[in-house]
Amino acid sequence: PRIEAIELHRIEVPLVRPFETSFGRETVREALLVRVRTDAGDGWGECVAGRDPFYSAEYVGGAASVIERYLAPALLDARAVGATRVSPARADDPRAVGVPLAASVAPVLAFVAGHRMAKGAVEAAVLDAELRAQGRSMGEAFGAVRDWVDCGVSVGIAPTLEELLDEVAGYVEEGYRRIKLKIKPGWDVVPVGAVRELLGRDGLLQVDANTAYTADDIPLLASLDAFGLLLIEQPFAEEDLATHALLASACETPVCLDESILDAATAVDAIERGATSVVNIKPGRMGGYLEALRVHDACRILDVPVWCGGMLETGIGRAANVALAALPGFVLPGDTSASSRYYADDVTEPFVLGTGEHRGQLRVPEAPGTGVTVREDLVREWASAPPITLT
Ligand code: OSB
Ligand code: MG
Repeated sequence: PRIEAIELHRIEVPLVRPFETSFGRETVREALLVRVRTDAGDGWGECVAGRDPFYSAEYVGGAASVIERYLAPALLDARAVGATRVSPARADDPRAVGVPLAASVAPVLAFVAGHRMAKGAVEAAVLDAELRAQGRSMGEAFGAVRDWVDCGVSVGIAPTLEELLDEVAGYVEEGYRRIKLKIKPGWDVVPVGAVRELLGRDGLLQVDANTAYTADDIPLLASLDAFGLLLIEQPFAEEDLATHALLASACETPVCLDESILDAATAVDAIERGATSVVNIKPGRMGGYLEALRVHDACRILDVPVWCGGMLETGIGRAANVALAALPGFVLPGDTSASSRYYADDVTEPFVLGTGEHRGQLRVPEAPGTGVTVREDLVREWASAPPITLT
């Protein structure tokens, strides 16, 4: 397909409850949606950047600006990204997908340094358009090996211990298969101990510090070994692999990197340095689903388990994440929660946890592309800025 226009839609979606982490508190998700219009149909992608540059250097206003000023013009100029198509001989090879159109997006955008979240959103939209035109789902294209994925839930820092336990108990009741607690200095050993008691010995539990600790905290973090955690996620700065490696040798709980993993090369480097033995894959942070597939493949070769992270995505990003989480290397439940954990209303049909044997799971969408339909009326209603169309 030829790319004819790229639209940017900024929306604000209220969260059902505030989400607090070591880096801040959010009550609304400010999302940036990208729609590409091609001669073979449209595609949607969601940018995972947050409102502020606190989780990482990228933020939604910067992402919108870099797409508008650099990425979209480059892609529109290179309309030839649509010139190479899947040849029929390869069309049934799940690994070949994206090779023609979407895989040509990253090289066209590579002249811009960084801005992976912005690039990832654009690539995701092109991938959606391409797969819809081919009548293929993302799950099929990525190489999904299951129809349902195990879901965990990421639980924010609460005002009190009592409120935390109430919230966790509610998620357990709903069927979530794993709890992840956000921690920070002063909110760690006590809440983790209390939630361990609530879950019992066998409940899957992990923590995420979003870079809030320093090397001085290694003894404290190692003391979390007592709670039988699945992993400790990103206790130290994004750039600091050395301290993560130190912690890994000082504790039994596996160390898992999130912010530090920028692409397949940094993932392999971090694993080889002993800084991470589990990887949180967030396609948006890595510049897109195709790079995320490379990280998945590299981790499989190195025998490192991966799981799918989240960034409070609406149904657009969630649909693609759920498809990715159906790959064989995703052996731990993801932060792929149901729409209702975040939003009273989603911009697509809602993702709802299964029942019976599928309790605590989400179904991998089967329809072409992301497999979900964007509710354009809501995109208009929730707009926080007029949409921008680039041609
Ligand atoms: O570190 O995983 C994180 C949300 C926003 C930014 C960073 C993170 C998170 C989450 C929530 O933990 C995951 C989700 O439910 O989408
Ligand atoms: Mg994290």
